[in-house]
Order: sequence, then structure tokens, then C-alpha cells
Amino acid sequence: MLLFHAVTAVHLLAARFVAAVPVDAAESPAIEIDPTAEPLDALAQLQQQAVGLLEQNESVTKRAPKGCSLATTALRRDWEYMTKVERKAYISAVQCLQKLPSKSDPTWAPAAKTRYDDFVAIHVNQTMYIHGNGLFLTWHRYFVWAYEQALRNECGYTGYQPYWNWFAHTDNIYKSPVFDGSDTSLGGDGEFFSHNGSLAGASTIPIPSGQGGGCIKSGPFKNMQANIGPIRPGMQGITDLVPDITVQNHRCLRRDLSSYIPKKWFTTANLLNVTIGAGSKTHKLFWTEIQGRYPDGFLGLHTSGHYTMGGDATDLYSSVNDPAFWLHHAMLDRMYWIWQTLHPSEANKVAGTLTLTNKPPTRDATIDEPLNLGVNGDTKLIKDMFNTLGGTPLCYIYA
Ligand SMILES: *[C@@H]1O[C@H](CO)[C@@H](O)[C@H](O)[C@H]1NC(C)=O
Ligand SMILES: *[C@@H]1O[C@H](CO)[C@@H](O)[C@H](O)[C@H]1NC(C)=O
Ligand SMILES: *[C@@H]1O[C@H](CO)[C@@H](O)[C@H](O)[C@H]1NC(C)=O
Ligand SMILES: *[C@@H]1O[C@H](CO)[C@@H](O)[C@H](O)[C@H]1NC(C)=O
Ligand SMILES: [Cu+2]
Repeated sequence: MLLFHAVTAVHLLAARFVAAVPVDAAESPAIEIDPTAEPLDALAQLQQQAVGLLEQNESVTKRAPKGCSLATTALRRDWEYMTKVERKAYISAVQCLQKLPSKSDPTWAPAAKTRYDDFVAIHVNQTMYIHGNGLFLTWHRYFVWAYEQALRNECGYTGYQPYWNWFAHTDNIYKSPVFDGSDTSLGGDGEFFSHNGSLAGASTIPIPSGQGGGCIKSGPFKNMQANIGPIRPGMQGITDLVPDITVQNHRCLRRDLSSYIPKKWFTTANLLNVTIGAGSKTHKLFWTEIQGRYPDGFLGLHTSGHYTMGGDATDLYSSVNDPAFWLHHAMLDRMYWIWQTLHPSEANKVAGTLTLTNKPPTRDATIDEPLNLGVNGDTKLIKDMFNTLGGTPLCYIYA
């Protein structure tokens, strides 16, 4: 595992000095990965393939007019492979955003008190128009980017947004460096709170309770306070619900780490299906598969991450309250980036309508749809978000 990561990093560094070999075919290459491989190894191979393709692509190896190329790009890294000093710098920046005052119009979002809350507020406000529809992947890509910008520009962070590798520590989520409760984690499990599990997948897929459910009990976000939500949590037994961002609910953040989900859903089969298998062949298939097929009882990788965190992170509206939300969504974005790189002829497409599972029915989304981040960023279009090396404004890849 370590070896794969080291190889990828060296490979990438080499790309900064090696001349590019042009490739002409826009077809995705045939990639063979042993379906019995461990999920982490399969993912490392996919990552290497993606980086290899970029290294051969002249339009990203040459310094582009927009100033973004493989030589200048930011690298978003696996939390596990960041140093303790780097992790602490990230954590401090998040805590800084949680202290800075909100910029939102107080008549629009009276519950938003901090800059962190501004991100929660716009997500709540946009929930019905950014999930289960054509905006899902690109809106959240832009959302994570804008948060990374806020950490850097408003809180002095000099690194980039890390990701939580879903496929690591699937046998013991409590050992994940993201959730182990140490001072270099995003906080550990919640205090024990007796409840009847969670209902995922639009309340159709029951998830058993873990050992938590209450306030985060260790790490830098111990007893962290949230102001917005919960609105519609999947975790059962939560009674302090609020209707929207007009009602402040100052409270601790709840977690209920699930050891059930990672084993069941973060599998090689599910990873390969969305990247090189039947679920990867078109944008629409990828978009469907990664979000889940709830009527089939299939949770999908995105929802699985939310329900691995449990607690507040199971709220479709206000899951952003959990600071691990961003590491989870960076991982989702990494899957999208790997998939796009492996499927260039499908990479700039959009699927779905403008509403959550098309209720109420709306027209199909186009690539010119605006992405509204409120006070957190200028309005951009779906098509501005396709290329993470496009420079308008994105310039990053995953390591
Ligand atoms: C090379 O990169 C450009 C810009 O990102 C992209 O449009 C194109 O599809 C890529 N070509 C291949 C073969 O991946
Ligand atoms: C979101 O905010 C807009 C104003 O910017 C408001 O008109 C709309 O009702 C809000 N929607 C929700 C669901 O809060
Ligand atoms: C707990 O949830 C399960 C699954 O939704 C349900 O079958 C059961 O009746 C619930 N039990 C209680 C005590 O609410
Ligand atoms: C792979 O994805 C396709 C498309 O969504 C789906 O029909 C198929 O059932 C998936 N296969 C597995 C093994 O999950
Ligand atoms: Cu979301």
C-alpha cells in the first residue's frame, strides 16, 4: 500500500520534468484490474492509470494559457499520508473558520453565526437543487474548492483540501486516522446514545447503530458546536429538529461511526464498477451508480460515506456541519476526477434534471447551469467545473 503511494508520488514528480508524449485517441484505455484485489490496491492502480494518462496528455503537461498545468497544479492528498504538522495546520484553519463571523445576510440565514456556518447555510438552502440531479457532482466540486479557498485566504492555510480514502481501514473504521479521535484526526466517535440505527437511501435502507450517536467525545472537534440543523437526519432518535436556516440550534455535533457500512459498501466490486466496469461506461451510469440506486437497496459510495460518519452527517440538508464532510466530498470528487480522466469522451457531460430525483419534474440540466454558492463564491457554470486543470478557476489533481 505504502509502495503504491510512493510510486504514484514519484511518478507525478517525474512528470514535472519529462517531455510529454502526445496521445490522439479520446477513447478510454482498456484497464484490467484483478477483481479479487484489495480495494486499496485496486484504487492505487486506478490512480496510477489516471496520472499516467495526464502525463501523456499535452494539453495538461504544457503550461496552458490559464496558467494551470501538471507542473503548477495543487495536489490534494490522502489525510493518512500527510504529516502530523500538516494535519494540525488543516485542523487549525477549520477551527479558524468556525470562529470567524458569518458573512451571510442575517435576515436570510439568522442561524448562521460563523464563516463555517455560511457553507452549511447555502448547502441547506440549495439542498433540493444540488442532490440527485444534474448539478450534484459539479456543485459539490465547486463547493469543496470554495471551502479550500476560504481556509487558505481567510485562515492562512497553505496546504490543499485533504481527502478521506474510503477504502482504507474498512475492517476497523476506529483506526482510520481521519476518525481515530487523536489530536491529528477530525475527531472520534460520538458518546454512546441509544437509538435505533439510521435510515439511509431516502429512508429505505436501514443501517444498524454503531457505538456512538452523541457528541464527538475526543480529538480537536470534541464537543464541537453547530448552529444550523438538524433538519432531516437519517440517524434515528434525534428530536431537536429545526425547519430551516432561520432557526438557530446551538448544540454539539453528533457522530455514530459505522463499522457495518465500510465492509459492506467500500468494496473492490463497487469501486471497479464505477471506474472501469459497467457502471462507468457513460456519464449517466457513473452519476447514477456513485449516488446509489436506492430502489435496488444499493447505497452507492457517496451515501455510504455519509452513513459511515453517522449522526449529523446523515442529514441531507445540514451534513456539512461535520468537518469530515469535506474530506468525504473530496474523496467523492477524486472518484469523479479519476473517472473523468479514464473516460475523456464522457467527461464533459451532464445527466439528470434540476430537482432532487426529478421531484417536482423539471427539464434536463445543461452544461450552462449556474452553480450558486451564496456568499461563498461567485456564480460559476457546470461547464467551468469539468476540468480540474482548467484554470477557470480549478487547478488541482489528487495524489
Ligand atoms: C487531454 O486533456 C484535455 C484537457 O483536459 C481533455 O479535453 C482531453 O480529453 C484529454 N485527452 C485525453 C486523450 O485524455
Ligand atoms: C433559499 O434562499 C432563497 C433566497 O436567496 C429563498 O428565496 C429560498 O426560499 C431559500 N430556499 C430554501 C429552501 O430555504
Ligand atoms: C428500528 O428500525 C427498524 C428498521 O427500520 C424497524 O424495523 C424497527 O421496528 C425499529 N424499532 C424500533 C423500536 O423503533
Ligand atoms: C454496476 O453498475 C451498473 C450500472 O449502474 C449496474 O446495473 C450493475 O448492477 C452494477 N454492478 C454491480 C455488481 O453492482
Ligand atoms: Cu450535499
